[in-house]
Amino acid sequence: MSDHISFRRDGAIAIVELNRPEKRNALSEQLLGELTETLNRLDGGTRVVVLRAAPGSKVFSAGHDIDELPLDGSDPLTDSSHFERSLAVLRNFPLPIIAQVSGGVWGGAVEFVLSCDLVLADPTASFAVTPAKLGLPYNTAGIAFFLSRLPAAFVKELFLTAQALDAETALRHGLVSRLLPVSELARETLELAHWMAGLSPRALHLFKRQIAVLSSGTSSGVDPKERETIETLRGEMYAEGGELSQGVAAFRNKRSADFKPI
Ligand code: KGJ
Repeated sequence: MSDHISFRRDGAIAIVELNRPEKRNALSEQLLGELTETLNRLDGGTRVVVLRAAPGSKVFSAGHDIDELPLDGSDPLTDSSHFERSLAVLRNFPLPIIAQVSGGVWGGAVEFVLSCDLVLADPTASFAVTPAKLGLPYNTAGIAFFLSRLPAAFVKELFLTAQALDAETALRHGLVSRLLPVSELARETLELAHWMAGLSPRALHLFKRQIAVLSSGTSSGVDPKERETIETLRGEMYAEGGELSQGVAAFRNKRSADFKPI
């Protein structure tokens, strides 16, 4: 049984819902574990997945569970972290995943949504990439993924302003595939899912793999010296008492962090 994920079927469509309203659908280890388990349990009759917040959620997702960010000096976003592994599950999932987005999408939840295949949103959706507010050194592989999907100028806007950008802006830059009225989002998402369910599953699986490999934003080409410098800078931020600790403390105290100049 899942506490933070709800699931139901509509014919060949699996509707998977983030359902942790008391923590604004923050992507905890438990929620992500339940999501992976739900996806892995889908039977052969499923053709398309719709991933959304449970009805009534004010926020699509508040991003990484801030209470689970390590403050002991270890890297918060390693490839083997629960968060990174869950993103990989979405990206490598053999069926198309449509994210149906209403409300705020925060921090790592933006990469989570971007890891789905299509993003259908309504005008209440907004997207804020906030690691600069938390003092969180985003991982280079994550930034490479953003750059593989979105124009660099928009990625800079997201990361360097940490401001919430509206659905119209997200549509213009390709983060959102379709922007629909609030009253039509759920129906149109399901209608699209049913249409896609009638297409060749083999073709969709193949195209998903091809698009992934051809657009793969990896950081493997980065000069080793530059990579080392980047990792040193990241390490300084997540070190005990560093920027990350300050950002998390500020969040817990419901205030802005007072970061020092470099
Ligand atoms: N992690 C853990 N708990 C969270 C989170 C989170 N990300 N977001 C909200 N909560 C908890 C709060 O601590 C409250 O707990 C409760 O959810 C309701 O939040 O005090 P408690 O009740 O025990 P709140 O703030 O009262 O709700 P709203 O007023 O509706 O505001 C919703 C917001 C989403 C605007 C607000 O909660 C917020 O700003 N949350 C943080 C959003 C954020 O910066 N997320 C980015 C996390 N970082 C990343 O994902 C990454 C990877 N990154 O690089 O930055």
